[in-house]
Amino acid sequence: MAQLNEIHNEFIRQEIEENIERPNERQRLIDNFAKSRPSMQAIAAALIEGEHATVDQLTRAALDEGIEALEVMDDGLIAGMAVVGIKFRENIIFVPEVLACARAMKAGMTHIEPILSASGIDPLGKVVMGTVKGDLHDIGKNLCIMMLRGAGFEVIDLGVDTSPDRFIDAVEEHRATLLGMSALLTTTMPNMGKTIEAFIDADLRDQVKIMVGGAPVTQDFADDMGADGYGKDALACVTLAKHLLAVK
Ligand code: B12
Repeated sequence: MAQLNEIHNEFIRQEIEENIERPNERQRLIDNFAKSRPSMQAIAAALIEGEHATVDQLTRAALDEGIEALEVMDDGLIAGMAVVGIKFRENIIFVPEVLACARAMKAGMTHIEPILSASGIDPLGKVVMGTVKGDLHDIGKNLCIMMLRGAGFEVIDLGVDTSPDRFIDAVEEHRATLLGMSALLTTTMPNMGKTIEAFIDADLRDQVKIMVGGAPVTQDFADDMGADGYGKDALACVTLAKHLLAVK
């Protein structure tokens, strides 16, 4: 168990001290930041402040320095977004601030994407990915897409607010064998089940494997609605995709 004073960045220390009250969340953040590089903490701090130009510049500098894209993503960008998520939940910040943080996240992801997406091998399979109807969250889905492309999958990105019909049309048009759905709202999670039902109604359920994910989604929920798999993060998404398509 690390201590708060083991975190190099003063702004991050202050953020945790002032805004993170739940003991388990506090300790998890302290443990994660205490073992990350000062340059990763600086990226997280800029993201928490919604400073997209600084995130852009620091991410580029870290990659130029030779730090792995995955480390920048996990210890810098996702670590910062974890603090943003808690502050949003606790009504310390509101939608406009979160939008600024999301913009900063995207500024960083722009530099990471070409590295993670460059696999240079024959496609392992075709995957259709989208965020379900009514849901506009796309950061996590986009991270999954980057990782899938990097692992060698061809991915058709349907974006956000995707209706069951659009999922069906895309799977048919591209002859995709795997569908991935993302949902971040408890109110839109049921739309995953509705999409699966639409595939059954269209007599297409046997032609495609379906995986689901997003912060509120669980393995139990995935099982209940009849998905073929659930992944908790972008790495798990790739492992799951390989497993479902029986790729070594
Ligand atoms: C950023 C954000 C926003 C941004 C989204 C910007 C964007 N372009 O995505 C904006 C400001 C637009 C927004 C809006 C809203 N939001 Co919001 N948002 C968030 C926040 C802070 C972070 C989400 C995020 O990007 N996380 C980082 C990524 C990396 O994580 P992730 O998405 O979970 O993805 C990972 C895994 O889940 C997994 N994964 C994701 N998808 C998939 C798919 C597959 C197939 C697999 C295998 C894996 C997988 O891999 C990803 C990478 O590791 C969360 C808080 C949180 N803790 O999640 C709230 C949160 C999701 N939002 C919330 C709410 C309430 C809203 C609004 C209703 C607010 C409002 N009053 O308007 C609106 C809804 C808009 C809409 N219709 O969708 C609530 C939802 C509560 C609930 N129980 O449903 C949350 C939980 C905040 C909270 N605690 O109150 N939001």
